[in-house]
Amino acid sequence: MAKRTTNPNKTDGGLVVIANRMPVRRTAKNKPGEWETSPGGLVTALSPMLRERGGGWVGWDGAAGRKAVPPFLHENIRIRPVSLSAKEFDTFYAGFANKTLWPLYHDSIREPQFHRRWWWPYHRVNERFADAAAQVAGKDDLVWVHDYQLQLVPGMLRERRPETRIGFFLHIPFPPEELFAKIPWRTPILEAMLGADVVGFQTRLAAQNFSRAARRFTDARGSDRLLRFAGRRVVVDAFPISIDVNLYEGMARDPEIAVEAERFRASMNGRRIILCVDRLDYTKGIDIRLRAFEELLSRGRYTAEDCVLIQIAVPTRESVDDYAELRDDVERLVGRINGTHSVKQHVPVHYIYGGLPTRDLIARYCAADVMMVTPFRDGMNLVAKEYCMTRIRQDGVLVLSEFAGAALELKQALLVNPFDVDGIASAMEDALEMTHAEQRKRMTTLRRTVRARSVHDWADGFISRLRES
Ligand code: GDG
Repeated sequence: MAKRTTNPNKTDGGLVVIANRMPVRRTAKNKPGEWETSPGGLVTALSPMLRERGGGWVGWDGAAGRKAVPPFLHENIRIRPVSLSAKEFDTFYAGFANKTLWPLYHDSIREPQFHRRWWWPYHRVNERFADAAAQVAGKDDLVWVHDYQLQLVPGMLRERRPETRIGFFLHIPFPPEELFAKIPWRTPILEAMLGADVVGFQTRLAAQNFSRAARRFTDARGSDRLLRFAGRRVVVDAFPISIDVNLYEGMARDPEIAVEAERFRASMNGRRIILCVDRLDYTKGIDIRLRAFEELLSRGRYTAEDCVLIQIAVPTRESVDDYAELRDDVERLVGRINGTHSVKQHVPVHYIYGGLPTRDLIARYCAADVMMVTPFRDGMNLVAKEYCMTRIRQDGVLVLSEFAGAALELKQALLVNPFDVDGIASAMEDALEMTHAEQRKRMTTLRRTVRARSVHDWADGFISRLRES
């Protein structure tokens, strides 16, 4: 069991997570003080460890410009909320994190914007997270910082707590050196990330990109996997994230979910189901994928009587202009396809703007003949792994972008170039025509690959590297 200090605001010998979001959200009733565990991979992966060993979690309370929420205890996790003013939300979060870093790290798929008036709030908010981390973490705690919103925290915390073991994991890609070089603040960002003992990425390529940039723009020296910086060793490696495999497989075996999947299939009147599930983000390739479906219908071999494409588009970052524009583009495209290609009462694209309860999402995975996951660039992509784990009959076809981190593991998917409209249309055709035997062969291997490494192995793997460091 973990050691406990006498100070109730501190933990010791456990884990302290620093992430943009807290692991809890307000309940639907939204009464003050009523919190429930948020759905989501990171929380699922780390909660058991936090509950068992004790620990803390520093995260933004999710509301901008509201009164600060005081620290509280939730299922043995000490939650330390960080608040943001409305201005900080605009500059740190919507600005630097989501209009500078997010597009740049995703191959500059949209033009990143560089503004000093966003950089300083980013710096200031990171400092606030580092202060909170220094207050919460005990001497023997491990601190694990997550993602692009908080890249400066490792270095800032190192200044405050030189002896603490600090890990950092980036959930999104790390760009090639020549793209990263465009950031006017590239050196302070890299130096701050090097404040960690272990810097983790989804893929080897991202880890390599980071080490190269670090050697070029800071005093760090060493190999792609081990750098020396400021008299310390910094381990750099790939830790591909995964899902809770038992949870997804278990839900797919749940008789109520099976009934819902059947009901859903029946509502499609025997048409083959092509499913797409994404946050409505311009990195996810939703627009090109719809064009590919339009191309498939134009080729004439399949009509809206044979197949239907279901796009679940989860609203995200609606305050950022690029996202509002994307929504308009996607909705226009859906209108055009449905206007041109509807047959009798059959509409070819069913577009759902909004998230579904998890059990309904699983029922749709179970019902889908083909799953399309075609991001232009994606750190990993968990939807692809979730689809595989719900295919308990070993059938169904996954069409996957070669630019998603998941493609490095899921080699038996039909891999596509997400920029190639004709290529994606042909992959949809191949998927619809694939024999049952071929589906089974591929899906059996895909499921074996996903099952071999669950999200708990990912968390354990990272934490043991951090302990060894
Ligand atoms: C970032 C990186 C990396 C989606 N729609 C619904 C719903 N979801 C859930 C999925 C999945 C999650 O959201 C999306 O995860 P992804 O991995 O696909 O994508 P990002 O949100 O961009 O995540 C990514 C990830 O971090 C982890 O490191 O893989 O590359 O960009 O779990 O199931 N859940 C529910 N209803 C929906 O309608 N309940």
